[in-house]
Amino acid sequence: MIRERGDLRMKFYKLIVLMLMSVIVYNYSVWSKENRAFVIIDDKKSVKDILPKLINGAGEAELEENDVYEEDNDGKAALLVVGSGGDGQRFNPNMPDWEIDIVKNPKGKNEFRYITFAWKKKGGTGIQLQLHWTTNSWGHRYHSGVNEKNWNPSIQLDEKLPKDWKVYTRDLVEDWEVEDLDGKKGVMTGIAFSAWSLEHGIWDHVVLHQQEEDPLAPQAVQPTEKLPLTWGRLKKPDPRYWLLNRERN
Ligand SMILES: [Ca+2]
Ligand SMILES: [Ca+2]
Repeated sequence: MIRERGDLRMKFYKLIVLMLMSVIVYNYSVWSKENRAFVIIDDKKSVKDILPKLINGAGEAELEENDVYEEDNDGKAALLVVGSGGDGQRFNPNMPDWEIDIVKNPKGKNEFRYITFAWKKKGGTGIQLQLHWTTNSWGHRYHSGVNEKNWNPSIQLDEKLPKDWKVYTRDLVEDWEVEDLDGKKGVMTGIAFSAWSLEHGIWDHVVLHQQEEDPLAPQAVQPTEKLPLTWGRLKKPDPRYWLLNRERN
């Protein structure tokens, strides 16, 4: 009788331990689901960082400090591109240090799946954002309004011009069929901000992220590691470089 009660108690304790363990494991898997982000444009520092890197295009680019997407203590900053005729854009297919892997299950530091961006267009009939990958070059585009230059493929996000700020989150894996690519990843190396025609287009809140949630949204659940505006820190450190620098210091 006494032994039986002891066995029962043991079983009960085992059950409790098991339950506690499953709670810990479950929570760990939730916590560990990181949503790393790479901020391309948000605050003043990011705009100043990208301006000199957009070395191509007939459009002129500048820091916009009044008309920005949401004021959230980021110093009121956005990127404005004047649609001054010609191609009316600023771009660089090979941004310094960019080698961003677009994959279905991003885990590593330079792996992402989603892009969130906000834009606004004054004048003209259309606006476009283009992403340059090593596969298919600029063949990853989004536009609203009219596709003025007929640059395709391009996904139309809205028939109307974004006369007021509009924000979008896109799944790059779905949109550009990454699962069908040979290496099952896209390698993104550049970006183009195409305002096309007068007067101008403005971009803000441009960020790559791993999970679907927009990490820059004020209500974002996870305080993501808002990664650095420079790719240098994202790249794997080159041991040779490190050694060289250590020797110099
Ligand atoms: Ca912001
Ligand atoms: Ca901003």
